[in-house]
Amino acid sequence: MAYKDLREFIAALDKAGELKRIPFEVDPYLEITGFADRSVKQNGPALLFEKPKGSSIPVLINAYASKKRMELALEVDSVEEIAKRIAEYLEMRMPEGILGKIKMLPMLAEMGSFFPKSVDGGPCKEVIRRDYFSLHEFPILHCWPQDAGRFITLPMVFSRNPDSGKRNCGCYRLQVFDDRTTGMHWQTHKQGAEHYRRMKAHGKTTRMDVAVAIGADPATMYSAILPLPPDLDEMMIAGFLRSKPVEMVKCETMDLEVPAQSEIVLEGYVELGELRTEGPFGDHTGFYSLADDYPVFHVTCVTHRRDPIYATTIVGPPPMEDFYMGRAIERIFLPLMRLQLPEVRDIYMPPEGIFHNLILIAIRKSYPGHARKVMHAIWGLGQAMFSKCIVVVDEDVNVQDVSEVAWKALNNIDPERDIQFVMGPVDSLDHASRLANYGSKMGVDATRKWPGEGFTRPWPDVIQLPVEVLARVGDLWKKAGL
Ligand SMILES: Cc1cc2nc3c(=O)[nH]c(=O)nc-3n(C[C@H](O)[C@H](O)[C@H](O)COP(=O)(O)O)c2cc1C
Ligand SMILES: [Mn+2]
Repeated sequence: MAYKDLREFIAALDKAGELKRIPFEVDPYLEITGFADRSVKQNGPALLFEKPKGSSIPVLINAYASKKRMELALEVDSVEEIAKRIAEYLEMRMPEGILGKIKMLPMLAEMGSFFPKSVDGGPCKEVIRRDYFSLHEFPILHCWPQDAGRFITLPMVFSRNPDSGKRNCGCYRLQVFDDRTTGMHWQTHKQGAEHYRRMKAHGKTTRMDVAVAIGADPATMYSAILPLPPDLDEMMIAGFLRSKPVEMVKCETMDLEVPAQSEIVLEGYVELGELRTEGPFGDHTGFYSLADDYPVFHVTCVTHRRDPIYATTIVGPPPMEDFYMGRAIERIFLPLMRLQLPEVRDIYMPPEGIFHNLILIAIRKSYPGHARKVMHAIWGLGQAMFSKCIVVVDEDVNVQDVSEVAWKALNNIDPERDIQFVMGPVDSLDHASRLANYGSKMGVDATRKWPGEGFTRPWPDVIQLPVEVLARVGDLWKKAGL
């Protein structure tokens, strides 16, 4: 049964022993970070701060910050189940014969049930405030000492593509500038920024409507971070993930919809052309991302539940909550990647690589230069374009075992021959690239080299004892009393 809203998820976390309520006062200025960081590093529970200093609104953090909690959030025993469900849809072809058609009916019916459903009202409208509101009422975290201020870190930012009319929802942090304005940190490669560019180019209006929802059922919140193709509605994917439509309700002041079960909604606009310095901010990378100019979000109306809960996260030195969210993406998207790249056997992004700084990828190598083909494909695949270092190994290497990859890859390379450098777009958070958003990337072909690649020396086998010998030694081992 899909969670209706954030509180049903909180209740489920509580029931599973995955939540700790903190009944005393803790300061959203650095102290909540201290708790959240320590908890995730110790594989501790999600935290619900019932008395954040300076606000009457409780703070939920680390709700996704473990494998178990990701599974609870997406209501599966393993996120591989979602990958399997996706693969089944992708494999769906015209069924043969009447029996095949009948078998397909439930799947088709299910598909219809993913689309978001418009409703007339909902809990996010319990309190509607066009005047007399301030963002300072909310327990918004000042996450790290050198942060430029308080940041809303886990929002669902809704905007509309002016050309296709399609909605987008992305998770982009919002730096609180004052009572009613924030930064709008959609990085240049993201859909919010694309909508903004298009509206600006059209020159038909000076303002772009934006709605921000905070706190909803866990699948809907999670959908905001998924690296989906442009114009694929996150709310439809959320419906797929929870096997139930997301209820959407019209905003009070503009023609955008938000999840009706949201805890808090900020309605407003971005003035086209208005930029302001945003950041620095203690970021996913574990470093402070540099200050830069970003659009400004003007909040014109706030709606919320009578007793809202503020959902947030912190990012910083890994592993943090975002690692677990990213790890689930890696698993869920593997079948989609394999649709384009069937040679890919497995993929792993270690926490130290902060998603795309390091991608370990095992392939079934079939022709000369295959490893490089895979690198280029990944650099051309949506947000995987940010992949800073891709290490390609043969399929007999277990990429989930970083130590095995390091051992085999380092043995297998002739660095000058096997390292491929390319130039292209890089993540906005990269502080080392020569320019913001533009720099180099590296691929390491750590596969066994073929004569067709100009390698004519013999290639040795990995050292291994025969299984019979191992079995015999196993018996003798016991006999020796070892
Ligand atoms: C906790 C968290 C915070 C994030 N903050 C930002 C951000 O401030 N700006 C940004 O462009 N992307 C941010 N992202 C990544 C985007 O949410 C992600 O790239 C998403 O796929 C973008 O969606 P879009 O393709 O619809 O634009 C964040 C991700 C997480 C998990
Ligand atoms: Mn999107």
